[in-house]
Amino acid sequence: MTTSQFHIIGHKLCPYVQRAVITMLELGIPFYRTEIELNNKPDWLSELSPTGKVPVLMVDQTTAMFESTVISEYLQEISAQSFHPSDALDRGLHRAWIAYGDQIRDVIATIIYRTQTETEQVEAFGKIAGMFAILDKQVSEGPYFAGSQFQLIDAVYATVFRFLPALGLLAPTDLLAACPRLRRWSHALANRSSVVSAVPDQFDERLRLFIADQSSFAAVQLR
Ligand SMILES: N[C@@H](CCC(=O)N[C@@H](CS)C(=O)NCC(=O)O)C(=O)O
Repeated sequence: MTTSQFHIIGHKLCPYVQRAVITMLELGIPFYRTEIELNNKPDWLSELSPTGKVPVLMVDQTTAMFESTVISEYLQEISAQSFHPSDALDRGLHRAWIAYGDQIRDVIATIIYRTQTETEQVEAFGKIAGMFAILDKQVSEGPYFAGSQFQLIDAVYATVFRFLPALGLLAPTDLLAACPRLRRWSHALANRSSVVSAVPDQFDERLRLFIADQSSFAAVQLR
């Protein structure tokens, strides 16, 4: 039995769980991890997570914290290391672009779980391409969002870009065609060791199988 202060409860493919895991890996915070199945949640999850969602971070085996952004912010606050810009205005802007990343992820979730026709799916992909084009103008020369330092915003977008191989099997066009900075940034993120270690082996294939198991138009295409 481990005595680590932090215990993360998640699902092996969940991007929000990855955000918390990448944060802990980057900040050098020891933790242990329990995976649950989302289609067969354990009864005890509702005791810990009022929304019934993961991640949940157990602190000292007694206190449950939920919401991935809050978990990451908390972890960075108790860490000696900075994971956000020191300037308040820059920090606020990073938080705004993190919220934007969550909106992109909502559109990705729509494709995975909800769209029922090709027209709806093409429309959702158009929305993602448009949001990427706007984001591209915000990214630094690299390698990361704001330059040489990997920060929380990089952890968030690493988990968004991780969906691109699976989405590429469905998208009518290259989603990064008009986004040279995003293309370079996504490559840098994909090679970061914390990002690599946050997911199980063969993530792309596991994700394809997960999507194929849903009841959307995308699911049918990936079977
Ligand atoms: N806003 C939440 C979203 C978490 C979330 O949607 N987690 C998904 C898995 S990726 C989940 O637990 N879904 C189960 C459900 O909705 O019942 C966060 O940032 O932690």
